[in-house]
Amino acid sequence: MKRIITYGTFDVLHYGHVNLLKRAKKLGDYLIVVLSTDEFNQIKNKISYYTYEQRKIILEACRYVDLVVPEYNWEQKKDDIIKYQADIFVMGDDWKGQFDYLNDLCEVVYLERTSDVCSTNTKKHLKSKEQK
Ligand code: C2G
Repeated sequence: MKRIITYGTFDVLHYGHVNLLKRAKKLGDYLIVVLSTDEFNQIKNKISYYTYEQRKIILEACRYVDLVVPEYNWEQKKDDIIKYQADIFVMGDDWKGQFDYLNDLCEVVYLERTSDVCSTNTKKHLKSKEQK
C-alpha cells in the first residue's frame, strides 16, 4: 500500500485544492493531509475563514482524502513521514525545491498548481460583492 502525505491550510476548499488532492491520491493508495492548525496559520501569516475543525470536516468529506491530522509547525514533516510511513510527499509546485531535504526519507513530488483560483482571491471577491 503506497502512502501519500501532503500539507496545507486548505481554506475555503476549491477546485485547485481538489485537483491537487486528486492527483496526489493517484500516486498511491492512501492520502494523509496534514492540515495547518489555526495557530500555525498565524505563524504562516494566514488567517483562514474556516477554523481548523471546520476545514477538517470539509477535507474529510473529500473522496481522495483518507486521513486528516494537524500541522503545528514547519519542523514536523520528517517525524510525520516516519510516523505515517509515507512513501511520497506531495506539494503544489509553488513550493518547488522547498522540501527536497525530505528526499532521504521518501519521494518528493511537486505537482503543477491550478493557476486560476486561490482562497485569498475568492474571499476578496465575495467581500467586495457584499459591500456593493
Ligand atoms: N494549491 C494548488 N492550486 C491552487 C491553490 C493551492 O495546487 N490554486 C495547492 C498548494 O500548492 C498546496 C495545497 O494546494 O500544495 C494547499 O494549499 P494551501 O492551503 O495554500 O497551503 P499552504 O499555505 O501553501 O501550506 O507546510 C506546508 C504548508 O502548510 C503549505
